[in-house]
Amino acid sequence: MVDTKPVVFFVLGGPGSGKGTQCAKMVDQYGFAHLSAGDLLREEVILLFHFISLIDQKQRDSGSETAQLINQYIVEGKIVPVEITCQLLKKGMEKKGWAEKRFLIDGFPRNQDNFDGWDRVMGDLVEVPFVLFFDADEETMINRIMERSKTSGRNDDNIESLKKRFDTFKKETMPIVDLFDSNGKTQKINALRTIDEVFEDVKKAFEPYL
Ligand code: UP5
Ligand code: MG
Repeated sequence: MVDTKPVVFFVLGGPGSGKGTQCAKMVDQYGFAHLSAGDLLREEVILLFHFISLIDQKQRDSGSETAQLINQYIVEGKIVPVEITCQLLKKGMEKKGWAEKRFLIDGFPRNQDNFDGWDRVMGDLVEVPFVLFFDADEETMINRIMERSKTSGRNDDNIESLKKRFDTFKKETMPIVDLFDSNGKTQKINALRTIDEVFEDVKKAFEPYL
């Protein structure tokens, strides 16, 4: 039987390591489908706040509670409960169509809870050949994010939230990168060079799938 499972590549790296930038290039040049878990969570907050005025009191309370909860997690650099994130990712994948066989899931799984939650819901439905990991030092990433903060409008692009994001990344996300690595499933990319130089290595990592 032909295996029709979609292929999912997780894309991990610290804040500002270039996950979104490189995924966008893969979409433009090779037609991969890109889902950023962070973007989906930010959109969900906007959507929930927007629709709150249109729905009844009970739904309104629960919607506003969820939006506030996601917002709080993001500002504190903490990881949103997997039930919320995984559901958004699954919906996002379905919206793009399962026929779209190559997904880049950016910024997820960020901890063991994410990993286990994904495995429960999606484990049997998709193949995950490897994790792409963008390796950069903290100083470079801080400079990039602080520059971006001038225009991003993101409520976590400030030095207080950024410190917390780094802390969470080191404590909770690096063990996941190491876990994939111990199974020979982490492709590490030096993310300190120019965007185009980094992209050359990204293309090499995906060569069998282009
Ligand atoms: N830039 C990029 N590459 C460059 C290069 N090679 N040289 C020079 N400049 C470069 O890039 C950041 C900036 O750097 C841009 O201005 C870019 O031009 C420049 P970008 O590609 O945006 O980096 P990225 O790694 O995507 O950084 P991002 O800030 O998005 O990473 P985070 O992991 O911090 O953010 P994310 O959106 O994934 O998550 C935000 C929060 O959501 C988390 O902290 C968490 O609270 C929550 N979250 C969850 O709870 N669960 C999830 O599963 C996902 C998110
Ligand atoms: Mg990003």
